[in-house]
Amino acid sequence: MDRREFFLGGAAALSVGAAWGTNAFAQQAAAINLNVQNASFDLGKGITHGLVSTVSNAPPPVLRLRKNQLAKLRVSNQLSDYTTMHWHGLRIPNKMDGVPYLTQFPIGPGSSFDYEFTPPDSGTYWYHPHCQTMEQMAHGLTGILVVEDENDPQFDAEIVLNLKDFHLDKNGGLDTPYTKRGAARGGTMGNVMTSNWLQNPTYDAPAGGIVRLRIAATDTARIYRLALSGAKGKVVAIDGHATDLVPWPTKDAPLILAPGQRVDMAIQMPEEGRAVTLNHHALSGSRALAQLRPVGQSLKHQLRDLPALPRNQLPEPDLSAAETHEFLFGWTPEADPQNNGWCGSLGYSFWSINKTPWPGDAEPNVGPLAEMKLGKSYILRLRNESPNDHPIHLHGLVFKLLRSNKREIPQIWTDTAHLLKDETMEVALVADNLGDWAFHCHVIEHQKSGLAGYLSVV
Ligand SMILES: [Cu+2]
Repeated sequence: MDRREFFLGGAAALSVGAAWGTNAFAQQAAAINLNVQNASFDLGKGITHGLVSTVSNAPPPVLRLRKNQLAKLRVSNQLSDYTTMHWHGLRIPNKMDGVPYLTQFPIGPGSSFDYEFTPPDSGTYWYHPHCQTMEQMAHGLTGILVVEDENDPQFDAEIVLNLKDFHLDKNGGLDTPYTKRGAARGGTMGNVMTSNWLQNPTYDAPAGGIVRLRIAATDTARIYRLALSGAKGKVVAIDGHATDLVPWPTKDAPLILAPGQRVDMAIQMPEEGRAVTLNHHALSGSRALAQLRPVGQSLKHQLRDLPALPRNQLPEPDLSAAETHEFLFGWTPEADPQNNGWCGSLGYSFWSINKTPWPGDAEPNVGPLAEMKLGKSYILRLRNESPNDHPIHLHGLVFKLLRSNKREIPQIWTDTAHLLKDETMEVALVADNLGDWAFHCHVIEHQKSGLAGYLSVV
């Protein structure tokens, strides 16, 4: 795929070839090469060099896999630093999870790693490195992974938005994406907000049509507060999984999307000439992130005629038999910086889980935060005793939100629990996937300064 194809926009142009041919549901494994490399791109301040992508002149592409079909992804490292690739939200075998030292050795310069897995769930997921995470993600290496389902309803169009910031100097060069001050607080925000590496881009969609908008928050720090103006719609999935429990967001009650999280919206496009805008409603003011432009004669389709998204088969926890594990997320600033081996450290440590700062990915003989028995149900009580938000992400498993001490929360299935200041949340899961599963804050500066660990399913 080249830059021109990328800018054609829309689902077809964003998908990776090789996989499906003309018969969309052929029983054929997707074979995809991802060549991690430096890239150059105009982010709106002239050409920025030293970005990281899987092509030289465009963002990492949207990958399209099929539910219950084998995918083979060869990740080749053409950088001078180490890397790995993590498939965020996918419940796949532990060996394929891409966590350095925990599930694989980091991929060295000039080396490659073959990832092979069969996604069990459809929906909107994403991929990013888990080694040199801070630099490589901040410099662009985040891509959307769509798992298609043969029972997906037909939309008139699909638009995929990868939301992330860049940290640029006044000449368009890359600035350091982290600061000690940011790491100790809510993370260091970028100064250029993008959708698919573009500032407030416009995508055409059929007037009067029903559009599927897939949005992923892949920034290293920013918590998005999203609402759409100019069109009606509904939230149809959160973090990959279909739901009807989440209300349509408004300017005054936006959808909070923390780093790592995704939302799927079904949108009723208006008539030609009207504007549809995705906005970030920060407390300090609103900001347009992307435009959907209605084009053509109205299709006159109605949102109410849209069938529900297919449900993923998720393991319902048995709450009456569930054992509870407690996790305290807090501030423990006296620790040594993490020992991450080939995978990069910020040089300081501030955060902890259960008062223990993560000593580092490459630190030997570090045990799990908790052990869970295969097939058993558990409640995780997640307590944030800090004044900062922490989107807590668990690899390899899916959990259901149960309750919070601070607010009403929908009982959705997710891989990321977004804890507000002083919030305690209880979530439930079935430990149905063997292995050591990384468990960390997705504000990368928090992850890389102590707020990380892992859970073992044995
Ligand atoms: Cu955090």
